[in-house]
Amino acid sequence: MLTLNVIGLGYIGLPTALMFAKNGIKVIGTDYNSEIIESLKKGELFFQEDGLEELFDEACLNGIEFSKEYVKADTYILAVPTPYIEESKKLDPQYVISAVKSVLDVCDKGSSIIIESTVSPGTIDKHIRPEIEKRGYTIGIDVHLIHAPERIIPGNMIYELVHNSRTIGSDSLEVGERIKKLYSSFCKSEILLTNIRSAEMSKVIENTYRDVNIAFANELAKICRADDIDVYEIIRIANKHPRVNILQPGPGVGGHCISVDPWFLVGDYPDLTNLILTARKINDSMPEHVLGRVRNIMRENNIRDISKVGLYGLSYKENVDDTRESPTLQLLERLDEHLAFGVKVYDPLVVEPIVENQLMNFEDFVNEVEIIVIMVGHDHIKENINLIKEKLILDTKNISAIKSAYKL
Ligand code: SAJ
Repeated sequence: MLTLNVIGLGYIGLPTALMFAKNGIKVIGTDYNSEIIESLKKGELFFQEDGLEELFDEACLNGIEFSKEYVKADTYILAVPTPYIEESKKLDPQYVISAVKSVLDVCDKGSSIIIESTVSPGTIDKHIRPEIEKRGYTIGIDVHLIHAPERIIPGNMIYELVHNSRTIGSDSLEVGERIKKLYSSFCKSEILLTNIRSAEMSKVIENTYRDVNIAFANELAKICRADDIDVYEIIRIANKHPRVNILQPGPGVGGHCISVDPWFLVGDYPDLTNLILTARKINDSMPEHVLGRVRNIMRENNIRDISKVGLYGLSYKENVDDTRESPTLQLLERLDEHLAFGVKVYDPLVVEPIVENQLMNFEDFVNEVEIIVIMVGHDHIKENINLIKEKLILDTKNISAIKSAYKL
């Protein structure tokens, strides 16, 4: 029976490992963080996601194992972080490189290494192939190399794992077909085969496409604000055109994908990425735009005390507890730079305090502030909108039907 070692049990690696196990593959999940391994061994999950608990139970019944160590396996899936270097905007491949090295330390000849982590175009040629060749291995004979970027969206991961189409990049069709068969154990959608460089590029382009389109909606929001036009009305009307599909403006773009991947292209092709860079800047400017709106609302209502302002939502988007690169964190950073301290924060899904003045109880939060800025459209606020209707509201996500609410 095929053995699969999934390396990196984060937001992508864990659901993927569980899904393979549920579908009859022998899986060992590995992470260098012993807390994660201990918690999984005890049967405890460390992040929330629709359907994840059920999937975990099914995978455990099928004998999934967790280990801090890399193990001997036929196939390895690497789902480790690929951050970008702040100054150069280029991808930092250190985690992928070190994971590949650790795999090479344990694997038998003939094993396959699948990189699921997002990497910028050319990373595998530049950084991964040399690591393998250094060991005297011939790629395609001693070790097979595959890039199979993920596409699942936090909040709907389990469904999308099964139903989204996938891309598999490999050096040979034969290896591609074999890996396609492996993913077909759970993926019910089309699986396209291509080469590794195209798989790298298409992944980064997908997220960049979304970033650019969100930037368009955000710029529109600013234009409409300047002229006091309702941007949502404009988008609703424009989207009736059969070839127009404008996304929704918001307080910024967060998460570890859309706000990060376009930088790989900007870092690698600085002279060719005018549109992409501008889009990034527009999206990054949105927290500042929200601050401008808050300042106006405070002035208009004669509120001088910043501690009367409450930010609702800390995660990067609705109904997830992931706060990476979240617009609220970006906004708090801006406030900090302006030496404005004391703004209150609340998020029903972020149960550990991670910022100053984060309240843990919704009622306390509502009682302590006069202005509530809806930064994230969690179901929780939609269900409790009545409890805040007496407050001044800045609804950056356009989720409330309250007439008096201020908009972006
Ligand atoms: N956002 C807007 N307006 C919109 C849509 C989104 O402001 O109309 C904001 C969200 O609030 C959030 C950010 O953009 O802050 C990103 O959210 P998202 O839901 O668009 O995407 P992610 O980052 O959760 O997941 C993306 C997905 N990529 C694409 O849709 C092209 C997902 O399929 C990828 O797997 C994931 O990135 C990844 O890991 O690369």
